This record gives sequence, structure tokens and C-alpha cells, in this order.
Amino acid sequence: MPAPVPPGVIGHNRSLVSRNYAVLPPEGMFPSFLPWLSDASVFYQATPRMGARFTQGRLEAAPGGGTAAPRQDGLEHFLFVLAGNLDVAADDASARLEPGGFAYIPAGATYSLRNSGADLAKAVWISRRYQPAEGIAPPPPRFGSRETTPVTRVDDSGRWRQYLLGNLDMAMDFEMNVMGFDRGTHFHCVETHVMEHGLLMLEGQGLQLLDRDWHEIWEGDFVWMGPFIPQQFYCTGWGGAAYLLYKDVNREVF
Ligand code: UGY
Ligand code: MN
Repeated sequence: MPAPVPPGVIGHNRSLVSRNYAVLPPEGMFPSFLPWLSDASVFYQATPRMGARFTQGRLEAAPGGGTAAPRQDGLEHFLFVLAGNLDVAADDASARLEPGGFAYIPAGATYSLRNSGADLAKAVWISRRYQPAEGIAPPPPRFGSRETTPVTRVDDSGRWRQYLLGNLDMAMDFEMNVMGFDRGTHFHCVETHVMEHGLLMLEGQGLQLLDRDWHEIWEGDFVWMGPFIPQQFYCTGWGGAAYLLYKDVNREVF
């Protein structure tokens, strides 16, 4: 006998994919199994197939799972652990990441990923083609954690951020920032900019403006924002909110 499903659940859907943005809650997402991953899968959330210029997904690896062999795919990668442990190696550098730990793997590095813990490991995984900058050496591998990254408050609006991979580092062609909001706060305006975003809600909940429509989002939800999509975030609920934000930066756009 299949498990009983509460009324309304089958037809209820918060997922939305439009030409220039998408809202993808985790429910209803399907894993992709890849030949070069063992005991691991990826829940793709943003890819060039939908119009994004980067790829973002959630990697899930069972204990012992990860890349089947050291891999070199010519792409740059960013990993941010959401649950469990992930060992990440890039050329001669390596680290054991716990929740909140992150790694930057430069394009051309040989890398491997392995769940070294006893529980399922979950991580944000972003990949893209590196856009070199004339006269500037490409960035080296980098490891860190959210816990040890300084919290910056730009003003007294109740918003804060953590620049996980630095800010205005011209060697980098993207940034990964944790954007934080105290209860009831929001951006000072509706933003419209050329940069794209991949947004993963880490804590709390809020209302996300995309073009003309407001979407209620909370922990675990993913949002893709394409170039020039009008955007605003209002922190709702009884506490603060935070999301992890991908943003392509520091390069000419053609
Ligand atoms: O930096 C940003 O573009 C950021 N303020 N956008 C966002 O959170 N949607
Ligand atoms: Mn923005």
C-alpha cells in the first residue's frame, strides 16, 4: 500500500521557471546520477539549459561517496557544506569541510570530493567557465568557513553580509556572499543589474520580489535571478533571515 498523501499535496506547487528567473523549493526536485560520481548525486537548480550562465546544484553524497577518481574538467568550482562532512582536494591543497565550510577550486585544478563522515553530506555546488582578466593571475585554491568570515554591516539598516571569497578581488569572476537581514528589514531599493544570482535560503524566511511578483521563500528554497531581473527581499517571520548568494562580477559583459 502506498503511504497516504494529505489532501491538496499532490497538486500544490511552489516551483516556477520563467525566461529570466526561477523559484525552486527542494520538494519535487529530482537527482541526476553522473558516471564520475559514486554514491553521490546532484539536484541541479540552475544550468545553461534554463538560460543561466553558470551551474548550481545540491550535491548529496552518502558516507564514502564523492568523485569516483580525481577529476579535471577545466571549470572553476565552489562548494559550501550544508550538512555532514566533505573532504575537498584541489591540486596539492585539501581540507575537511564541516557545515558552513567552503572551498574554491580554480579552473584547471585536479580535484576530488569525498564524504568522510558517517551521515549524508549535502553541499551547494557551483561550476562555471573561468573568464580570465588580462594581466591578472588566476586565483589559487581557497578554503574557509562561514564561522570565521567577518560579518560586515554597511549601515544601520539591519542588514549584514559575509564575503566568503572576498570583495572586489579582480582575479575572481564571481563572488559568494552570505546576505543577512534582521527581522523586518529589506534592501533600500528594488535592484536591477546585469549580474546574475543563484540564491539559497540558509535561515529564516522572507518575500522575494522577482520582476513584478512577490514569492514567499524559506530555508532550503533556491532562486535563480537572470540579468536585469528587478529584485528586492523583505525579511518576514519572527526572526532574521540569511541566504547564500552567487553573483558574477568584475568582468566586461558582451
Ligand atoms: O549584491 C547584490 O546584488 C544583492 N544585494 N542582491 C540580492 O540580494 N538579490
Ligand atoms: Mn542583486
